[in-house]
Order: sequence, then C-alpha cells, then structure tokens
Amino acid sequence: MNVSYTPPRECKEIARAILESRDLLLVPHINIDGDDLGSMVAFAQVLKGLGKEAYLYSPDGVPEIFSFMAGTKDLRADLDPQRHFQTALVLECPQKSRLPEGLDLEKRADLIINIDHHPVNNLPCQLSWIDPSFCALGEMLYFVFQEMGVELNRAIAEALYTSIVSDSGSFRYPTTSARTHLVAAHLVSILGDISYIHRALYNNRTPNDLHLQGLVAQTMQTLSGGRLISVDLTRAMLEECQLEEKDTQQLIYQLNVMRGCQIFALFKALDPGTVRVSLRSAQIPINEVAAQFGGGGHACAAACRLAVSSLEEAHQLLWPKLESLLN
Ligand SMILES: [Mn+2]
Repeated sequence: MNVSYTPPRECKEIARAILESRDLLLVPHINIDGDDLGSMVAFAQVLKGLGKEAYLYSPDGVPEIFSFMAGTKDLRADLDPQRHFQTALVLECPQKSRLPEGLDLEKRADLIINIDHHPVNNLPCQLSWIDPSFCALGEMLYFVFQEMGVELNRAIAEALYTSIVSDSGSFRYPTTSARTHLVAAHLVSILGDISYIHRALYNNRTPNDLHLQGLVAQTMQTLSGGRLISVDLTRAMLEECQLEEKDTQQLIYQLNVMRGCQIFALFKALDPGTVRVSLRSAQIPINEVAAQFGGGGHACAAACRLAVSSLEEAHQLLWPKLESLLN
C-alpha cells in the first residue's frame, strides 16, 4: 500500500540522526496520553530492532486503557540523575513546562530532537519537525520510520494505530485527513482485526468511571445558548469514586458530545490554589485563549492553569473570553 506524501527535509534529517545514535532518551509530555505513549512504544520497538538502546522515561505511569500494548511495560518512572544520552527524542512536548519536572534536557543529551504536531513549539533543540497538519504524532512517526527504512511489524503498527486513533478521536477531529486514513489503512493491513484496540480504548470502563462521569455531568452549565458548555471536576468527586487523576483522561471526550456545542470546557479543581482547564472546540481556535493564561495546545484542543482559589473565580476569568469567541 502506498501513501503518497513526501516528507520534508526535517523528517529526513531526523531519520538520519536517529540512525546515527547509539543510545536515546525518549521523553513524552507530562500527563502522557495515547498519542505520545503509542509513539514511545513504537519508537522503542524500532530502536530495539536496530540494536540501539532506548530509555523510555515518563513519571506518569501507564494509564490502564493503554496497557494492552506489551511495550508499555518498558516505561520507566525513574531516571538516574547521572545518566547521559547521546540523543534525546522529545515527543510532542511544545514547551519546557510540559516536560517531566526537573528534567534538564541540555544536560542530559548531546542532541535534542523534537517531533510535534502542536501548532506552536518553543522547546530548545537542535533538530525539529513540527507540522500541525498531522492528526497525531503517530502519523508523523510513520514517515520518520519510512525514511529510516524500517519495516513495520505488528507491535509497531499496533502502537502507531493506537496513537492515531487516540489523537484523532477515532478519525473524527478536523485534522483527520485522507493521509491519516491511508496511513491507518496500511497499519490495519498489518494488524488485521483492530477491534480489540477500539475495545481497549473505548469499551473498558468501570462502574466507578461511569459514576464519576455522572457527577461531573451534573455540574454542567450551558452558556451562549448551549454553544459553550462547562463542567467541573473536584478532588471530592475523585475520592467519592475511588479514582485518581490519571483515570480522568477520557472524561472530556465522553462528555463533549452535546448537540450545538462549539466550545467545551472542563474545569479541574484538584489541587489547592489551582484550577486547570481543558478546552475542546468543534472548529473555532481556542488555543489563544489558553495562551493568555500561560497555557496552549492545538487549535481545537488546549489547556491552561489558573491560579485561583475557587471554581467560581475560574469560571469568571475564562467564560467571558470563551463566549467572546462565539460572538
Ligand atoms: Mn498528540
């Protein structure tokens, strides 16, 4: 199967630099998601196959729904402070504040490579390939691997497919393209029946998950005639449902399904003095609003952190900005 896309020079340079590296540190963003986790697992398989050493560092652990990928067991939450690598491969980490805490990349590696599909990426590095036209990092890696001359095996295809399904919202988001489907088609041709991946990602919930979804849904407030919908998550809700923060990643996808909704906001009051906000948009770019509060992200999926002591204060800060986008 042929995907007709010619990768840019940056992709080729990165492929060459990886082939020339012996040992590599792989770093995702904090609050690891299906895209960077799948990308890490895929990379690890590729590097192992080439006889290179790959250290998969993520302090977050592996969210349960992704544990079906065998390679996730190689993720390490610890990193020897003295350890130095030839190359650090940074996976969709748009700014320093989204790197694992305390990680000083410049001291850790001679060469920093940065691959990302976020529209803005300010991470200092020697080599980067940034292209927001890709729905997922996994879709970009498909072409990096192609440039490296890698033959895809089952484990690599599974990890890349998981990345793409996760970050495209199962091929529903605006960045899903014909290219996305062609890449996915090639991966499915290797995998065969992929329904187990979809079941692992979407039919894998517990009664406690559903209970939490119900509690959060009850906080729903509709603004701008239902074009803006806002919900809240509190620490007390997590405790009531015996869940942890890492169990809440899918919440926004499960609730952002309302008819007529243009912008969806999830306010998370989980730590004292801070309310974190996840934003999703059907079409209108919302990352500039997030950036006004020191956050950022994709045009239609962004986040920020507000230094406020209550959800009410957070609402008052953000709602008017979001509503003004709808006028
Ligand atoms: Mn991504």
